[in-house]
Amino acid sequence: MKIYLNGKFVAKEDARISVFDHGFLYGDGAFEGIRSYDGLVFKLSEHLDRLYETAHTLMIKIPLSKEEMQAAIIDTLKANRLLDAYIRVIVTRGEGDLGLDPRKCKGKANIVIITDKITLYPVELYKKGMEIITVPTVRNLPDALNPQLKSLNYLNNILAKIEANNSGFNEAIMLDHQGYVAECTGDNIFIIKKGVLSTPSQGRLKGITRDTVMELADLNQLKVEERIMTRHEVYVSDECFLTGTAAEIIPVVKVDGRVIGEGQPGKITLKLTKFFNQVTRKEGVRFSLDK
Ligand code: PXG
Repeated sequence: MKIYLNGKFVAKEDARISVFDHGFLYGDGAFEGIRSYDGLVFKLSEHLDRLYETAHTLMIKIPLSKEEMQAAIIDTLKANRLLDAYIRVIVTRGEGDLGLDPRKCKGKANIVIITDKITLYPVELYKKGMEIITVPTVRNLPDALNPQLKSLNYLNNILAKIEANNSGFNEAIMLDHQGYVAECTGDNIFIIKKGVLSTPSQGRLKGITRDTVMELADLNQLKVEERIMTRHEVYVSDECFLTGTAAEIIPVVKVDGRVIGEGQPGKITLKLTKFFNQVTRKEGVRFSLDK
């Protein structure tokens, strides 16, 4: 496996950065998770826009233009001879001292690109549907650490994931500070009620899979709403599913012990999954492994 590290390809064992890197010391950085499907990097420009927007707010200067970053990602896929991959792009503030003052990071941001395979959930869960719970850890407040930022500080989500795992679940619903449904630890959430698709309008990451599903629903004359959502509405929905680059679309059949709809992946969920599997082979930046 070859890892992109600040413009060079290095073996996995040699892909190291300093212990004074502020991404390591403080989670001070940004990341993206992207997928490539059969030589097509899905929605690459949307992922790059989000990465550069997170860096902008964190005031981290990425030493590559978006075009250069795109080329670095494609080069990493080629170096690893991968047409299908999960791509992780990591940008840290770089090396500083032991204080958290970002002004001490005088060098360049560190950039790492890893291309690998990922299967987030067991295959049978995609067929049977997943059971999830709501956990006590509240999603970060937008005016504390905005969930729109895909920063390296994922402890809010990890604490929620630990609570889910401790109770024997793979994924958890996180509520916002007002008690409304925000999202899951690494996925956005959708419900369908009487043919209308809804997803939370606030307190969540603006997921690229989420946006894609909303576009697909719209194209197929399904009514889509972004709105405030309560747990009760999730419990009494006809269908529920989660979306994310790593997870793609995964049906949910039970939430906090309440059976959703018929207790199996819903018809509209399966239809949207079919459309999603088509669009991921159509939209994005194409590359080939030929020299
Ligand atoms: N919400 C959160 C909090 C996420 O981290 C999504 C939604 C989905 O966004 P996209 O743009 O991918 O549709 C994410 C991204 C993991 C893992 O191991 C999950 C993500 C990122 C990194 C790791 O579960 N999901």
